[in-house]
Parts: sequence; C-alpha cells; structure tokens
Amino acid sequence: MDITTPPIAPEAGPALADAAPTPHEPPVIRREDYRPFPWLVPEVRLDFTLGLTHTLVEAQLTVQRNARADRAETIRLNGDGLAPLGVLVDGAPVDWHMDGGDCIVPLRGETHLITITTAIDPSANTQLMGLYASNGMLCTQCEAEGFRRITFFPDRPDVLSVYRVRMCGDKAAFPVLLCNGNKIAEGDNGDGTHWAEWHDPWPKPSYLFALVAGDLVANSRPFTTCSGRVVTCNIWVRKEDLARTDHALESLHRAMKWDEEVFGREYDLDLYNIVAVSDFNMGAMENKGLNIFNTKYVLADPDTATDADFDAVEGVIAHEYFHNWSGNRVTCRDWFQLSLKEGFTVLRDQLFSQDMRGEAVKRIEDVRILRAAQFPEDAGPLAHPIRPDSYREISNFYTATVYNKGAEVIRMMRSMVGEARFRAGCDLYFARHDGEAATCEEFVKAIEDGAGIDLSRFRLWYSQAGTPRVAVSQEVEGDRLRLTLRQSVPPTPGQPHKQPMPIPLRLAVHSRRGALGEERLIVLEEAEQSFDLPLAGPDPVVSINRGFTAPVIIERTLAREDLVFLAAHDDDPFARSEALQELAVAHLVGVASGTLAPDEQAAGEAAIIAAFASSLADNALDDAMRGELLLLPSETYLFEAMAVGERKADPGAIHAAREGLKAAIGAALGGELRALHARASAVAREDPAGRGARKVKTIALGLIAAADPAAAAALAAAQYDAADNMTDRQGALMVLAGLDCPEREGRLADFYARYRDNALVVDKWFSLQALSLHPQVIDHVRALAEHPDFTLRNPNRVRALHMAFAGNPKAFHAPSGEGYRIIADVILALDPINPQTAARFVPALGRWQRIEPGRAALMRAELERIMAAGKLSRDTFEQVSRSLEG
Ligand code: B3K
Ligand code: ZN
Repeated sequence: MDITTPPIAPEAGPALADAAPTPHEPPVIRREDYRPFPWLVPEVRLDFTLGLTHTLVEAQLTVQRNARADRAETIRLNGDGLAPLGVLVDGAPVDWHMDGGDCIVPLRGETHLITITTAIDPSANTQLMGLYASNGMLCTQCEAEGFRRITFFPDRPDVLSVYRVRMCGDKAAFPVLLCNGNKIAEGDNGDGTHWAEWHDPWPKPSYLFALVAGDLVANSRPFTTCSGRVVTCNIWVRKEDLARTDHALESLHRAMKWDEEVFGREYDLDLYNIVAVSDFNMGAMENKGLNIFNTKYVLADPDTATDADFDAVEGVIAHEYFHNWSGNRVTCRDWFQLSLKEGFTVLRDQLFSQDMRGEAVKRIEDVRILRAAQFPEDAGPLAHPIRPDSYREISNFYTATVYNKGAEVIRMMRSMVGEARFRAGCDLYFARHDGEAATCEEFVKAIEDGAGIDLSRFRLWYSQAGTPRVAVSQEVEGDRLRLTLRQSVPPTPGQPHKQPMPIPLRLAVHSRRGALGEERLIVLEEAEQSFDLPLAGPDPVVSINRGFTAPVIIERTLAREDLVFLAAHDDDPFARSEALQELAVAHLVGVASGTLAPDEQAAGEAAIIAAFASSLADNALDDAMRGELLLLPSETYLFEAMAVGERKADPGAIHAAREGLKAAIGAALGGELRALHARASAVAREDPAGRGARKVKTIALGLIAAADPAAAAALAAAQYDAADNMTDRQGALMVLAGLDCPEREGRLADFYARYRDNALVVDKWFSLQALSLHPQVIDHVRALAEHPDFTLRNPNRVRALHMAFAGNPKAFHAPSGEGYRIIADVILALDPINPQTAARFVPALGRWQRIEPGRAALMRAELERIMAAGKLSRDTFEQVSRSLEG
C-alpha cells in the first residue's frame, strides 16, 4: 500500500529556524565526534528474574581498558528511565553518580567486574523498546538504543561482548524461555518457577541482545548447511497460529541456501529461532540466533494472507537472515553507518527475491517503492545522505534513504564491476572485518580492493543527499548518435552545493523501424559528458537507465511515438514498463498543470490507451508483467514530477487527472478488461498461473470501476463471494470500499464477521477503508478510530488505520485540511505512548514547501500546532522541527 508523503511551499508561513530553542530541545549527535569507547566489555552475564510487571536484572560486566582509546577514569553506562538498585565494582560499593539517564562509575585499574542491578516494569513499557509485555509474553527490542532501558551498559554498536544469560520465571506463564545463541542448561526450581541458561559464543553489540519468555509453540525443521552442520530452525508462535507458519519456515530454508550459493555465507550456530509478536514497532529484528518478528511477516495462509503478504514474509525472513553476516558478524561502528548493514542487506534481499520470483517484476516493484517513498524524502526537508552527518534521535534515520537508496548505491557498484567481481569485493569485506564494527568507508574500500575498481568519486553517493537529475539530449552525426548527458544534484538541507557523481547507466540505441540496439554500460562522471554510440538503424530511440541502473531522474522529452515504440518493443522489460510510465507521467502532469492544449491532451490519452490495449492483447506477456504494465504511476510520484522548479504540486488536480485517465482507459477498453477479468477468474488458485491471474483481476476491476461503477460493483461482489483466497477477497473488497454502491456495506460487514478474531486481517479491514476512494472516507476514518478494535497501543493497528489514511492522497489532502488535522491529532495522542511510531507520521505533513500554497499553509499550521503542544519526545521534536525549517 502506497504511503504518501506530500511536498511543500516556502511562502506559506514564517520559518521556525530563528525561533528560540525550546527548553526540551534534545542535543545533536555528530558523526565527526565519534571516538572509540575507552573500555572494552569482553564478557557480560545477565540474570533475569522475570515478571510481567516486575523484572529484576542483575548485570555483570567484565571491563578492560581499550588500548586504542583515550584513557578515562570513569565508565559511562547508558541508561534510559532506570535507577540503579546497586552498583559494585569488584564486589565493593563505589561512588557512582547519574548524568541524565546515564550512570557514571569511577574505574581506576586496568580490568574490573561491574555488578549492577535494576528493576523494570515490562507491562508499563508502551514504547515497545527494551523489555516489554505483549499478549502475556515478554520480549525485547534493543536496536537502536533499547538495551539501556533494560540495564546500564555502554549501549553503542562498537562495544562487542560475549553474553551468558540466565533467566528464571513462572513455569505456567512462561513455559518457553529463549535468548541468543545456544541453551546450555535448564532446570526446575520446584516452586512453580523454572530457569534456563543461554550462551552466545559470537561477540555482539547490545542492540543484538534478545530475550523471549512466553507460552509458545514451534514449527521446527532442520537445515543442513553446505559444510554438513545441522541447524535446528524454529518458528515460535501462539498455539492458534501454528498452522500459518510453514511459509515462513520454508522461506528461511530458501534464504539459508541462497546465501550459501550466491554470497558464500554459511550459518554459524546450531539453532535459529524466530518468534512472532503482535505488538512490534517495525517489521522484524535480526537479533543473533533469535529474530523477533512482527506477526505480519511470519503468519501466512491463502485464506488470510494475500500473494503480496506471502512475498513480504519471504522477503523479510530473508532480510533478517542475511543480517547474520551483513550486520551481525560485521556490524556498524556507530549509527551513522546504518546503511552499511541496512542498504547492503536490502540489496541482498532484493537479489534473493529476484531469484525466487523473477527479476523483471521484482525490479519494477522495488523501483516503484523507491520512487514513492525515497524520492519524496530526498526532495523534502528530511533529506539526508545515506550516511547521515548528524541526528537527534537515531530511530528517525531508519528511512527509505538509508535502506532503499542505500541498496541502490551498492547495486550501482555491482553493476559497474559485474557479479563476479562484486562477489570478490564482498568476500574481501567479510574476511577483513569479520567480528568487527565497521564503517561504510571500509565497505567501499573492500569493494574497491576486491573488485579492482577506483571508487574515489563514487564515495560522494554516501555524503550527498538529493536525487540527481540527468538531462538527455541527442544528435545524429552520420552513422553515430551523439548522446549528451548533463547531471545536477539539487540542493538539500545543509548541502546547498553538490559535486557531480559517477552515474552508471545501461542503455541501448534502438531504431524505431524495428532494429534493437546492443546494450552497453556507460558511466557519466562529469557534470556534462557526451558519448558516441552506433546506430541500429534510422529513427534512433534511446532506451536509457535500463533495469534502473542508477537512482536518478532522467529528464528528456521523447516523442510520443518513441515512447509507444519502447513500451511495445523494448527488449528490457524494465525499460518497457518505464516507457509507459514516462508516457503517463508526461500526460498526467500536463493535464494537472493545465498546460496541454485540448488536441495534445486527446492525443496523449489515445497513446496511453493504445499502449494499454497492446499490453492487454500481447500473448507473449505473463500476467504478472501485464499487471505491472497496467498500473499508472502513483500520485506521490506524480507530485514529485509536478513540483519541479517554481511549480508546486496540486494534489487535487493530480488526483482528478489520474482518475480521469483511469476512467478513459476503463471506458475505451471495457470489453477487453472484462474479458481479462473473466479469463483470470477461471484460473484455479493452485494453478502456477494463478498468482498473475489474481493480480490482473483486481487491476482490471479498478479500471472498470473508474468508468462504470455499477458494473464494477457487480463484478467485485461476485469476485468477493466466489473468493477462495485472500488476494481475491481483499482485492474485490478494496474496489467495493471505494464505491458508493449497495454491494459495499454487506461485504464489509461479512469480512469483519469472518475474520474478527484474526488481528492481521482486521488490520486489512481498517486499511482498506482508510485507503478507499469513497467520498466519505474522512468520516469513515473518524468512526473507525472509535471502533472497539482500534487502539493506539498496537502499532500495526495505528498503521492500518492512520498510516493508510495518510497514504490516501485524495482524503489526506482534502482541501479543508481535515486530513492533515486527523494525522496531527494522532501524532499528539501517540507521542506520549509510542514516540517512535508517532514520529513516523510527521513526514506526511512535512513536505509542505512543494505543495500549492493553500494546502501548504494548512499543513504547516498543523506542524506548528504540534510544536506548540509542549513537551514532545526526541523523535517527534526532531522530525517536526526539521520539517518546519525545510
Ligand atoms: N534492524 C531492524 C530495524 C530496527 C529499527 C529500530 N528502530 C530491522 C531490519 O532492518 O532488519
Ligand atoms: Zn535490516
């Protein structure tokens, strides 16, 4: 589901940059201030006496001086909301003191044993960071800085320790006791409590610590590694969820095998545990040997999960597994290096999914996500390089830039050197830095040395924010084509001037008469550079950035017939879908900004309809790819394309233009779309072609609905009633939810009644109403926020209702400003409960500078209202203040 984050306008209100700092202004942490920690902590022993409302933690830290750091006479142990019950050094009390949340302990010698005791109430932990209670079980989330909410510790990723953990708790409440590594002992205390002791032989930073205690059952199946070791793999869930865990377990095995074959990485413990919890701030967490997952990315069966949900489970399971090497064996020196593990691991999971599901469609999907989530971020007030220079709250930097653009940057290196040399670079990286906390610079150096390439200028991709724009012009000279490329990287907050960066572009020069040119890779190094290329025939058409080799915006005005040619004939499937997108973007931005003459508008619409018609008729296409070719660019992406230079985005005009085009396509191709729907409906669920059929079925319904709502309502109701899987059922209900039709209410009520006991499906019920095209969606969202199943305490539920709503461009950007007010109210209500999740809503309001002045003023006013509300969390304060500064 597309989460929209709209753009902004500078004249819309006074800037807050000069305002006096609020008394609660949190400090700025800077990358340049990094210093090694003065102490090493080679060993940690933790002893937990577990209870839902009262847990006692005794920590023993073996510390020794770090010869590579400045000498210190104290040790700073980070804490957040903790009070030490006792602090001993080598068994004796010492004169410790607090500095903010941290505990400062004097240490004079070379090595010491620090013993420190804390008590916590997991049931009161609504932030879901540290140790918290969820559905009667106890679990942890420590990345980035949650461990300091459990015990006092140097809670930074460059302090690596071997952990030994003992946990004791009530046998009935917590029959299963899990931690990182291997279980080395367990026993019964004979008083209704039991205990287990775990040892993780691999040194790790505190953010990878995990503990789970609860009433869980496992789906278990061994995996034999390439060297013949047998690894027990368990997926732990509540008993009632066990039947929906096979896909997760199979995905894990596939990921383990793929990482051996493609990256030469073998798993390194005898046990791999995954636990699913329903209260979780994000998707999943890669704790060593004990991944903790949001249930959304574990549980799947055809009745309750869509095909897209199945893919997401496979992708996230793989992502967390791949972190075992890219993140755990080699971790980050500091949090500015986050993309070292996240960008690399996203690339690895994308390559895995490409291999599992087909390269072309997966690449198109990944680029769509990048454009919908990362391009707007890079063009707004929260833009930052993939390796940021400063932050106030690191949780705010788990962004599409660090993750998805980070993956694109590494993918570019891979494209430039080829698969084999990239693999050599990765091997060198893992060999050089195994067991260390490394930097992005060290990663680039390893690729440089291992792959044999000079990446000096390429490093700019790590330090410069903003999406580069590449302007293309061409000239024919005899039998050659002279292609001239000009790059510019737009200014971003704190970075007014940029340098040109190496931009690898796969391209081919086709002839519109039919001959396809050979593909080659060029690297644009300079601000402006020309390339002489052979012609394949007359009327050359350049197919550029094939496969999306670089995360850039290509600026060119290609004749409509050239785009139609590429959309129908390009031999690169990505380029083919891209030509259609280009055709649609140019047309829709033209219509929305009122710059097209009526005959141009008619010609543009006719060309798009013709391209859609040929995608519908092309028997060489499979339905999965056909589906991609039948999707128009998202409204978020169209905002970006409209807000160029002085021109602002007009969400209302974009929505109207896009819906108008959908209606024109639906009207012109109604017969073909109905035939497609009928053909796809006849494909059985188990048929290998079933997936693609389900995808095009709902896309066809959406286009028919835009032109003929009554016909679409009847078809959707029939699809809903006949559905034997969630993809069809949800797809049909999504279309019905957007229509003011008699079929709507009954199906929505049926869906809720059918699945009311399944939280993940109830989330879908909230989302599809919040995302709908229905004219009363704002009233629906207000009513749903009062529904007995709605709670601000469960992040999945808040995201299902309010994040979906913020991603519904028509409703969120209602000219009255009501959409903005709903989201601002949620931020204010959620901030004291769960600041991390609250802050995630701010970017939706934050892009006011690139939006038309009326809405921009309303968005800005909501941000100011949040700011004025007083004591905000670090998370929300940082996002709101940056959004106001622009
Ligand atoms: N590393 C975690 C994300 C942690 C987010 C903390 N706010 C999941 C992942 O990216 O694999
Ligand atoms: Zn990750």
